[in-house]
Parts: sequence; C-alpha cells; structure tokens
Amino acid sequence: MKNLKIAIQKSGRLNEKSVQLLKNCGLNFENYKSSLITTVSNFPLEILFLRDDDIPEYVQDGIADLGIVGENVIVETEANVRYLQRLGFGKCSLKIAVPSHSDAKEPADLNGKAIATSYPTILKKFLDEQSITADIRIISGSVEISPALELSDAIFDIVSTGGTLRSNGLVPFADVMTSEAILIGKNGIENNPVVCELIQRIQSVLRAAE
Ligand code: PRT
Ligand code: ZN
Repeated sequence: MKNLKIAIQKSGRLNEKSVQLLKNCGLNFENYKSSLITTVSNFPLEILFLRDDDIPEYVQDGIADLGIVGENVIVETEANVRYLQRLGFGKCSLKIAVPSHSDAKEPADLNGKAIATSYPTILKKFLDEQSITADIRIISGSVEISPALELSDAIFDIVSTGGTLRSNGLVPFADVMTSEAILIGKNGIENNPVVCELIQRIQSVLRAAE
C-alpha cells in the first residue's frame, strides 16, 4: 500500500510544534531544513513541507492526505476538507483594529471605511453578516502599518499578544474569529486505519500534555 502523506508548514510559527507533535507520536524522521519531503522510517507516512497557505488546497485535492494548518488559513481558502483534530497550539484571534484616535465606536461605524487585510474572505463574510459595506484592501504583509501610512482606516489581522497592535498605535475594535492549529484530512480519509492510528497517538500526546 502507498504511504500516506501529511503536509506541515516548512518554516514559520507552526513548523516546530508540528514537527514536535509528530515526533512525540513516536514517528522517526529526518528533519532537514532543506528537504521538501521526508519519509517516516517506522510508520507508513511521508511528510511534505509546504507554505501554510498551500496546505488546505493540497489536502482538498488529495496531493496530501492530511495536513496541519491554522484554522484561519482553512477558512480563508474555503477548502473542502475534514477537521480531524484540534491541536491546541498556534492559538490566536483575528480582529479588526483601529487607530487609538479613531472615532469609530461600533461595527456600523466601519461603513465606507477602508480596511487593510491579508484575510479578505473571512473579513468580507463578517462584514456581510453585519450588513457593513467597507472597502477591503488586500495587503500581503505588515498590515498593521497601513493606517499610519493613510492606506486604510482600520485593519483586520491576526493578534496574539497584542504587542504589534500597540506598537503601531492600534486598538482592538471587533473580534471576528479565534484560531488554532488543526489536523485536517481529505474527505473520506478519516476511515483509513493508518489515519485512525495517528489520530489516537495524537490524542494521547495531547492528553499527556494537559
Ligand atoms: O511562510 P508561510 O506562508 O508558511 O507562513 P506565514 O508567514 O503565512 O505564517 P506564520 O508562520 O506567521 O503563521 C502561521 C500561523 O500561525 C497563522 O496562520 C496563525 O494560524 C498562527 N499564528 C498564531 C499567528 C500568530 N499566532 C501571530 N501572532 N500568525 C501570525 N501572527 C502575527 C500577527 O499577524 C502579528 O503581525 O504575529 C504578529 C505578532 O503578533 P502579536 O499580537 O503577538 O504582537
Ligand atoms: Zn502563509
């Protein structure tokens, strides 16, 4: 039988904890920074190292059977995948924030404002639900600087400690979603015995850490 493939982040905030989780499940593999794929020597699994943004679609399309990625990325890409297990790391929230001097007081005050974000799909859905019409400006990085540059009136981004908001003179305005790393799988893969075994091992690692 062909080995299953799991996609994890190549580098970035989720890489180390994803690697650690798989090692704690007893999987032996080389973790070279330069490799894009590695084989687990004692379990029928290969590990693909990818940009996190690509993981949901790779799993949806079956290029990978499983993936570990932030829920925010799954929701943003609107990929059709199964949530198999919440993993308890990579926790953050996605918030709208405004400059501390802003006169915006409630969500409706965002009508007609420009909001900078790297997560346009999640933001649009929130604004639609609140019947707000705002101008969504898609920026790929350093979103927090855009109000100071007068590129936007507000931002929508990931917040964890809030330090980046504060150092850019921004204050939280609306909580849109919370996120953590999730084990996802392509539809139907949850019945595969190798996947069931991996999920059981992950659950015992998570329980032991409680
Ligand atoms: O290269 P690649 O595309 O794979 O990675 P990336 O640069 O897109 O993502 P990366 O590694 O930054 O984050 C991966 C995932 O970690 C995100 O999709 C989230 O699910 C999760 N996560 C958890 C975070 C944070 N916490 C976080 N704090 N992602 C980003 N941040 C950013 C935040 O946007 C802010 O700009 O960190 C900055 C500091 O946050 P504060 O509030 O602690 O100051
Ligand atoms: Zn990314």
